[in-house]
Amino acid sequence: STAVESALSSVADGLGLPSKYGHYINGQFVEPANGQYFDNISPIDGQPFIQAARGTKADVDAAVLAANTAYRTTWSKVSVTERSNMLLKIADLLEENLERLATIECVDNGKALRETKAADIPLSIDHFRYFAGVIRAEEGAASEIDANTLSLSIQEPLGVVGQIIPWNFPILMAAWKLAPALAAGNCVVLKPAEQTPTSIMAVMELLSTVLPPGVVNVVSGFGGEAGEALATNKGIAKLGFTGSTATGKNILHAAAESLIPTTLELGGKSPSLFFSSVLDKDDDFLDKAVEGAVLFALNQGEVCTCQSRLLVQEDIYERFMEKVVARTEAIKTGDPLDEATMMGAQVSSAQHEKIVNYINLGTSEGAKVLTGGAANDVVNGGYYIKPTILSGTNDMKIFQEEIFGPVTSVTTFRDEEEAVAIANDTVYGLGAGVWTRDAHQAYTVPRQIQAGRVWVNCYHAYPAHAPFGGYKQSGSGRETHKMMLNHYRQTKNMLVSYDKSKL
Ligand code: TXE
Repeated sequence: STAVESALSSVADGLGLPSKYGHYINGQFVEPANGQYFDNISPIDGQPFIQAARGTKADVDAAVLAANTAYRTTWSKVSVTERSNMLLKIADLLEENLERLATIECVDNGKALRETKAADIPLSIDHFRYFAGVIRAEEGAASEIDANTLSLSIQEPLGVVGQIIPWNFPILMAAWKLAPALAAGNCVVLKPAEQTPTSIMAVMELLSTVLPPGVVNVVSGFGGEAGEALATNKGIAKLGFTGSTATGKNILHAAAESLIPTTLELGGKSPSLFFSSVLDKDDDFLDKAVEGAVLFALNQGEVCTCQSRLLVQEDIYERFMEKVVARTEAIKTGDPLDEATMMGAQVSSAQHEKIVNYINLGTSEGAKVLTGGAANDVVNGGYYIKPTILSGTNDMKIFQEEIFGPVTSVTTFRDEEEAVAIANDTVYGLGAGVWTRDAHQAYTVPRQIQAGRVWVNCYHAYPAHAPFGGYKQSGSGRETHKMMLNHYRQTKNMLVSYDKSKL
């Protein structure tokens, strides 16, 4: 069929994208220093649809310089109220352009348009609004040390911060990083992932009408080139990173060299625990739990918190998994531009291959395929995989390593104690889910799980005003929530003496 191809070419025309984007530096799109561009492939059909600038150290240096100048000359003089109003204006612009941005995101990443319209862009908008509101309500602190001495604590921005983001939620991850950094008063140099360099540039076209030049700069390119140049640049005061645990470790080493703070949001192997009581009644709660289990395939499984391990109490295993498998098989996969599609294409051929290899590894380790499997469905050259459930034991590699695809591994547990032990038997600690009708269990089990976010009787919700981040090797620091502001500023303490007597 040529349905995907023809849909894509007409959509690309309608989007009015240029044939290539330069870097966005000092308020404009500029040619890369060495003149090199690379193809941005759409995972929908495996074809290039636009070119992106291939950034090097020279581009990053120019961006950091622009950010530094903007910080000194303009941004540090902008009042909190003005900053807040600009963030609100950005949110409005994203909202006015929701349909176009959602479509570009779909073509760039391969994810379903119905999700970019319902989740990626609306959540990004809300993020800017949330931080616009938070900074208006912020106050410093004053305390009297003694009758003649006053201590004033004021939060100051860090200056220029570097941010490196992944490809799974390109616009949303940019919003998660940019909104708090700008709200706290910093200037930014951001590097998007090489798999998805385009949608952020469409966002920058909008931001350029609101922000002074140099406040946000975007250098596109590869991790080992533009990414490393940013991570090791001496002009930045902080690094914010979202991506793999392996690259996170490199980032931390680079940051250690210049002793700058970092926040890291890394990989996961998140468990969801389903206790017997879930099946006590055939009601809405049971339906919700089955839906919850199937969310392992949300965003093609390319979510750091995807519940890639399902732990099911043994007495309900057969009956519960029968429902989960049936619901999984009802997921409509295929052309992500079709709004009936729930699951689109994996981001790249490399990611596609990695996932297929893991499914094969699972079966060679003795796991049983409950649905899906390695017989993937490549449509018109695009990178599609069937949602797959493998059953096995927690010592298998498919239970221990991040697959980052629509693949989950299921196993059983006897009781609470064993459930918690299996849940915590991982180097990761990002997300977890607990499903139960027992209120005591709903409180005590999450408290025993080593993860930064435990969803109880729900999954995959990301409100701006709840803190999100990892325990163990899933990262450090938090994203979202106002506590994020403190990751992007430092405390100035003024100790003022009113004592007239001599020392
Ligand atoms: O990640 P990387 P990749 C996991 C997931 C996936 C695997 C590999 O399991 O299959 O990682 O994906 C930039 N210095 N996650 O290779 O390398 C890179 O250009 C500076 C989980 O895409 O971490 C991109 O912008 N930067 C995850 C960003 O880092 C470097 C989301 C992420 O790429 C760099 C993505 C370097 N040396 C992948 N090397 C999550 N937690 O959500 C790379 N980069």
